[in-house]
Amino acid sequence: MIARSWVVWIEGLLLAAGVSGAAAAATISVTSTGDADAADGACSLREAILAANDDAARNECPAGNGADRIVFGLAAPWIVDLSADLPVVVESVAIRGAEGAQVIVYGQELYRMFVFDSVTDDQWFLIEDLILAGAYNGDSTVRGGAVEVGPGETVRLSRSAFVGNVSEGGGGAVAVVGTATAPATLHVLGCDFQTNSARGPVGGGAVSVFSDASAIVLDSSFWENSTEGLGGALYVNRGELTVRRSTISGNRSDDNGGGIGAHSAGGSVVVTIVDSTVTLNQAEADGDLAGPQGAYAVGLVGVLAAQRPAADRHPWPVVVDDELLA
Ligand SMILES: [Ca+2]
Ligand SMILES: [Ca+2]
Ligand SMILES: [Ca+2]
Repeated sequence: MIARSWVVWIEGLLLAAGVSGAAAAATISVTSTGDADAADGACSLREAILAANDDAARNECPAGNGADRIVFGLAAPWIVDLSADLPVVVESVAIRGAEGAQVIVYGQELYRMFVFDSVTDDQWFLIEDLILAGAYNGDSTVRGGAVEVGPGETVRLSRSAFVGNVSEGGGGAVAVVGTATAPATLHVLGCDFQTNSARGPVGGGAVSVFSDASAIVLDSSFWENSTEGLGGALYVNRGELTVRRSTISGNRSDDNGGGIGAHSAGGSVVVTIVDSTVTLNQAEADGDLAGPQGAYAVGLVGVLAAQRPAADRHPWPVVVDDELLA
C-alpha cells in the first residue's frame, strides 16, 4: 500500500512537471560504503549524488538523466560513514535503501546529510528505507540536521528512521523551509524519529516546519527528541502541520510544547492532529520543574485543530500525563 501510493505520487509529480518518466531517469547504484569522490573502483553515495545532479558520469558512477534513482547495490546491513557534508541535491531524485533491511548513513556526529534545493524549484525528492543517524548541523543560521527541504521543493520521507541527529539551527533531524513565493512541502510516511535534538532558540527536536512551509506526518513515531526552543518533537512556524495516526511520546522542550510547538510571525500557523497519541512529553519554560500542559503549545495567531476520527477508531487527541513545567 505504501509503495503503491509512493509510485502514484511520483508519477503525479512527473506529469505535473511535464516530464516523461520513462525517458528521463537513470538508476545509479551505490557500490561502496566508502565516502570518497575518487576513481577508486566503486561508486560512493557522494559520487552518486553528483552524477544525479550533473547528469554526467562521476568516477565509477554512471550519468544521471533528469529525475534519477539512487539505489544501494550491496547486501544490507551496511553503513556509510560520512567524511564531510554531502553535496546539496539540486535535481529530482529518489534515494532508496533496502526495504526491511538496514542501510545506514552515519554523520559521525560531525556532518550534515541531505539538503534538497534547486534553482528552478518544483523538484521532488524521496528518501525511502534508510536510517539516517548522527548527522550534525553546526550552523545556527540554517535548519535541519539530517535533511533540509529548501524553498519551492517537495520531499517525501518514507519507511525511514532518524536517530540521534543534532542541529544548532532548528529541526534536529529534518527541517522544511519555504518562502512566501516558494513554499516547501514535506511528507513523512511510516518514519521513526528517536533522540534527535535541536539546540538554540529555533525549535523542533525532530522536525521543524519553518515559515511558508507545510508538513504532513502519517503513521510515524517520535520518541525522546528534545529542543531548547519550541516543540520537543515537532515545531511549526508560519505554516501548516498535519499529524495523523502517529505517536509523539517522551519528548522534551526547554521552552514550550513538549510534543508540538507552534508559533506564527507575520502569518498564520495551523496544526491538525488526528487519531494520534501524544503522551509523556515535557516542557519547561521556566525551569521550576512544575506545571501542566506539556503536549503542545500554540502561540500568537496559532490554530490547533484536534479532530476526532471516525467512531470505530480510538478517540483523539489522546493526551496523557503531559507536563508543561512552566
Ligand atoms: Ca569512486
Ligand atoms: Ca539527474
Ligand atoms: Ca528551491
